[in-house]
Amino acid sequence: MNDQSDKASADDNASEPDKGSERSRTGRRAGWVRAAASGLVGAGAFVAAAELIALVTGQRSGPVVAVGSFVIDIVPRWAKELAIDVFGSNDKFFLLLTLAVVSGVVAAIAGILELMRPPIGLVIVGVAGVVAIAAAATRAGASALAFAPPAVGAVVGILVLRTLGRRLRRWIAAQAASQRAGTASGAAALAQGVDRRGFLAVAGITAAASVLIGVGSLVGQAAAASIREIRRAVKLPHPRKTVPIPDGAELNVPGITPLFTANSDFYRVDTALTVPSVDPAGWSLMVDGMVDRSIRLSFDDLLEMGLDEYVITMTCVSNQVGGDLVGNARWLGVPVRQILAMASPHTGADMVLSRSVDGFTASTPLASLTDEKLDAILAVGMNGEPLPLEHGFPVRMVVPGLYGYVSATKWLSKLSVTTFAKDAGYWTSRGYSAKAPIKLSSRIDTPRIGKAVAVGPTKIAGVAWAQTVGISRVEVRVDDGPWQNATLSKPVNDDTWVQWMLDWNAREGNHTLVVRATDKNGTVQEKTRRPVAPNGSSGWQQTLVRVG
Ligand SMILES: Nc1nc2c(c(=O)[nH]1)N[C@H]1C(S)=C(S)[C@@H](COP(=O)(O)O)O[C@H]1N2
Ligand SMILES: [Mo]
Repeated sequence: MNDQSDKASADDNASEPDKGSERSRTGRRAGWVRAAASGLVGAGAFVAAAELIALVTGQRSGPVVAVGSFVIDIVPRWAKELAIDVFGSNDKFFLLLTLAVVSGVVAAIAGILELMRPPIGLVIVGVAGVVAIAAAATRAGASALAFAPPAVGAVVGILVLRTLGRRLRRWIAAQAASQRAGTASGAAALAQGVDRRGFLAVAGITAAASVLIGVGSLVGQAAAASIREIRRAVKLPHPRKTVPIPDGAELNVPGITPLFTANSDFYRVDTALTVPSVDPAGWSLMVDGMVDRSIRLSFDDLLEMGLDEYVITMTCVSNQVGGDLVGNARWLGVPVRQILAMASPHTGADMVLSRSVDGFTASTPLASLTDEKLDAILAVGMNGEPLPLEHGFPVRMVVPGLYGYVSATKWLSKLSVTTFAKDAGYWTSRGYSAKAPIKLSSRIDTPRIGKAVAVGPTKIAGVAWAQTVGISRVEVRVDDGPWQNATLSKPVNDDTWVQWMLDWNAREGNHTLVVRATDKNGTVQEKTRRPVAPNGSSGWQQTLVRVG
């Protein structure tokens, strides 16, 4: 068979109902039903094949879950809230049901169009494939092979629909021929019977195989738990030592940044297009380079060293003055110096190059990692739970006082003891300094630019940080007035930001607010504005506020 003859017979069929007989109208309706069914069988084969491949590449790349989570992410907040209001905890089931209904309708339309206007049906399946690939590949936690299940699924779907479409067109053409010939023609009836059986056999076998393979794959996937499920199952031991939070550590000012940044609000910066999946069961940390003994630690080895709590404020070198690439968390971890001590670094080494499973590297001064008074840690927990996947699950580094790109390697796999002369981290060859301590800085959280303030008493407030040194003073200047000392929150430690606030009697009009901090060494925040490259922004934040 070739496409030419197929199209010809389909056109044949299209002109047939002109005769308007009751029989041909029924025949036409039956044709549509069969065409819609062929679309559904094609879609079923698509999903089954994709889920089967997903069994190999990881559950979250299966099209059902991938497209479902994609929809969850892109759906507007009001729709999400409405779904939760109406369906409660069944909102996910409702989502999947909606998805199934929509996909079914699209598949039926594809089947009908493939009968009437081939290859439009195939094009629709192809477009669905592209959408599913986009959804799967952009999921957090997606592996590099995430595109494979929907791609294979789409190819299978297209082949099935193409085969069924051709057979259906032949069947309908044979039906029309046998009608024209009248019941007297045994040969035409015979041909029609052959084509009918051909269509039904392919459709039936494909549908049955799809159900078997699809259900089997879903069962298999459930058994091979995804990295998210693996993370959920991780039970971290309790910290031996927790960090006491002093009274007054948090100021009560509406609009101020909370002392602790929720994991879901914590800034995320990395080069990973898709978040690496690292199973702690297979994870190990290699420590090598200029050491007496290369060592390898498993996740359990690390936990057995004993976990303590640390409160450390992380900052990204890309944070602009007044920016939000800074966050504070309670970390659960082990001091890096304990691990380095086991390997015993050589004298002459001055740097540790930490490496991620994704190839990212950071150059950290060895001295920062061995300093008894500095809590550089390998973290496994963040704000009371295992590290979120996006923040480096299962193990990352956190070093107080150093920008993330030279210290905070996520999805950590290796520590190589070396020298700055010999090695460099990921960003060093890309225009950033090899060493980069965090610059003393302060930020105004409230009032916000563009949000008018009412006349009368209000509060100006924000955060300030000088990790490892601590903040001693924050001053605010309104217009050309004097610098006024802000009230500071009680610091948790010197590695953590503090909140600050100042009472202000706001008068009608536009006002300029400027903030600057001083650290415990007496160093005043640098006034000169500098860009983020090569070693972090500087300057005083200035905002314009409209009152009235
Ligand atoms: N593997 C890996 N780790 C990384 C990075 C990265 O790109 N890849 N970026 C670093 C940078 S620049 C920063 S500021 C911090 C950010 O950590 P967060 O995303 O948990 O806030 O991670 C660091 N660790
Ligand atoms: Mo960063």
